[in-house]
Amino acid sequence: MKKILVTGSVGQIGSELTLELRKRFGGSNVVAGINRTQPTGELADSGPFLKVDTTNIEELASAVKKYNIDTIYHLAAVLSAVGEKNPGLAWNIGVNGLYNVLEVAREYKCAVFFPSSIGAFGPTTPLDNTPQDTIQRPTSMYGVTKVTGEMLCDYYFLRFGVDTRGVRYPGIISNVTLPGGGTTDYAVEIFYEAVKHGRFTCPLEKGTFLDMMYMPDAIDAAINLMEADPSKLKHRNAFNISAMSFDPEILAAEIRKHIPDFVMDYDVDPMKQKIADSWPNYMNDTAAREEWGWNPKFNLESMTADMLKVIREKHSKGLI
Ligand code: AKB
Repeated sequence: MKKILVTGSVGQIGSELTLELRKRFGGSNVVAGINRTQPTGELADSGPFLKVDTTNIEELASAVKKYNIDTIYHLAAVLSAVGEKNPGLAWNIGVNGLYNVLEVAREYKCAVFFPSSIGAFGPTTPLDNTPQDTIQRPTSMYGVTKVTGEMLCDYYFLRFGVDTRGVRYPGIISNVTLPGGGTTDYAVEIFYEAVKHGRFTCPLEKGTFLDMMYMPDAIDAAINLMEADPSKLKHRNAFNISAMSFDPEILAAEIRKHIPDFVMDYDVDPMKQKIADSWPNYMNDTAAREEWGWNPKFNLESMTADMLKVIREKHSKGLI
């Protein structure tokens, strides 16, 4: 049986990934690594958790040793907008934290999942149908840490045989834990504001196309890649994956099919806009489809319907 550690387990992806891994592999086999925020509810009750600050290699190594960990899903990260405001923090968590994870994985023979991002691309990348292997000269610190991370993961595989695997996540849309300071967060916030107030002020300009994905597909991607037959993987780090691409106007029009009076206006955040303009409009994810069967279940229509259903339920119960 696998013994898994999830770093950043209370974050947007980590909180849902940890629960899904516990369902598949057993609660006691999946350790939730936390840092400053304590887990609550099911995350706290369904399996072990302990403090794992990834910038502290001793703390990380002792968690891996204590629980006999063989697989690390390394989700602890700082998102793009926060990283741009605090580049030193982004580097420390994004690069030094990953370096520690890889060193511990090398010593204790663990497999590692590393989430890269559309942020690993930059303005000189072909932004339409972005190829799997192409120019990567990101202009945000977040992007710099993601390219570095992809290369470090490749290095640890080639040099030391560490079983590293990763994807380039697009914006992730979810309804359990809010994202914390990304450029694509608008595509989550819009649903909460639409249900609560019937209106939303968008920080990105109309016409800003970005890849997006609904959380259930993001979770499946991580687990399916880690469970994939290694002999089929030519890329490992990091696979382009996408499920949909839209701009704010298209998303608002889809929401209006359910909330006809929904109103959206714009107050563009220049920093977020600059980041978004340097990211792909839509990526080519053929390599992921061919090498490990990537096949998302949700598109814009089904994701929007499900998001609104869940958020309306939460709203009617007074939870948001
Ligand atoms: C962000 O906007 O920073 C993230 C990402 C696309 O990596 N959601």
